[in-house]
Amino acid sequence: MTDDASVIDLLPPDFRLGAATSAFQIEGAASEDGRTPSIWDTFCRVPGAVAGGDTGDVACDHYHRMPEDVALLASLGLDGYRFSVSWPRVQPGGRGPVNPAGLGFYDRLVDELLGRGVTPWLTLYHWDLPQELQDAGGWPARDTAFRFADYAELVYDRLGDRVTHWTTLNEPFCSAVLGHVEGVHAPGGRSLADGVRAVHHLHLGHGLAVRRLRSAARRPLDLAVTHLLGTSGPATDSAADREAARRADAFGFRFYLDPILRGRYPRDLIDDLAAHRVEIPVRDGDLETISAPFDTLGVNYYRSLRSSGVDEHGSPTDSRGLPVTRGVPHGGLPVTGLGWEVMPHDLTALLLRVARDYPGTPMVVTESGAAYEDRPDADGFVEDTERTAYLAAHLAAVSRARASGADVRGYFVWSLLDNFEWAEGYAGRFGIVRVDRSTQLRTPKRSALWLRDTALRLRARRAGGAG
Ligand code: GBH
Repeated sequence: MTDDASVIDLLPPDFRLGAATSAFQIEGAASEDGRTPSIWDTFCRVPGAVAGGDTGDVACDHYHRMPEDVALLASLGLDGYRFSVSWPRVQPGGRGPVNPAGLGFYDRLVDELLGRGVTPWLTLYHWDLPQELQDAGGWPARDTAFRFADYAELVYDRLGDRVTHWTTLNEPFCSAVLGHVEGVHAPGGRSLADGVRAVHHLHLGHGLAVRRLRSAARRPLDLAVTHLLGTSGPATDSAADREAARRADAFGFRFYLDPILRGRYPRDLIDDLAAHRVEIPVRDGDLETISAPFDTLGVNYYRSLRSSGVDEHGSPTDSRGLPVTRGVPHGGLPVTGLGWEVMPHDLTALLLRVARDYPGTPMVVTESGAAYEDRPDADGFVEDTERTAYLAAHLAAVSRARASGADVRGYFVWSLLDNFEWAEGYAGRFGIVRVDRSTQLRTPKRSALWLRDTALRLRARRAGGAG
């Protein structure tokens, strides 16, 4: 097998390299300039919900340090910056008029980026639903999809003249399943029925927003949606594990890609849900809206779990007599600081699977990265050998997928900065730039310097017209 560095050099000169963040995870300024609470502000105050009792009140203080952060990003030679807009900042309450001060922040951010030659990749929703909309039912309520489309258009009206790359949603799986079924993300619900309703309404919100932006646009836009994807092979070759892998694939993968790319929900998923007495609340015309053509599929990839059809005690059914579907580690692989297995080969497999099963879908890896326990030296510099190797291996995995026919056009590292890692609080450090939690001082880590060199190599070939 070719080594990572030479495989990376096979990437085409127009391949996009960037870094990603999200509003709640970095901005802070939680109650400034008219921003209202989001479901994550509320969730952070539930005792035990977030490690260390951490909140997003200050985060990386990016709201006040934005110009320096953009300068830092530009100094790394990256050509794309993926960020998200905070809905409760620009439209407090989730409906009604825009908050000019809140929207003004993104207006300045976009100008700052363009002024430094960095392309903005804007995500409209990265989990921070206005609390008022949650109080009105949140994503399990159909109305939220329509509120989202209004909000999308409102942001478009202000930034559409300068922003070309628009992503509707980040990882509906996390909003719906971690937030409404497993209770580990805001709003902390534990109901399969609510989670399934939330998935459908997130899809609907995406489709409605795509239509709105497309009809408002006076020039071609790159419209995208980002999904968290992985592969889910069986833990063993047993019939129970193979059936569990099918269920996991239906619930975790095809539930997200089939409606948007094929205009239908998988038949086997509908049957699996029926066993739980749960239905997807599809109304006439929904699937047409949901499958409105978009341009790019954003793929977030961290790790894959294997599926087991038996619980820890070997039982194939749970207390309610329903079949067990349990994610288990592959085993024998290195793990990141959060204990996630490092599996770059699965990224190649995943991209090739999308290329095979949903042909003609251009993709961008919108998140890939790893949390490690960093040990800064006296100057705050982190020699993050593991993270650097992780990024090189995953970028190489993308290059291998491309060589086998997957249409992957870019790679965004998660994340630019050490930030608020949701339920893990600030303990999970994903940044290629270290953020000192007490001084807010930013120090690029070795991985950032590696990324800069990689971006420079790509750019040099672009300038030279080679490749
Ligand atoms: C992405 O989520 C997010 O888009 C990004 O905001 C986040 O910072 C990044 O990844 C790193 O996590 O599922 O119970 O183990 C990826 C999904 C969400 C998976 C948090 C791990 C931890 C809770 N991740 N989740 S649990």
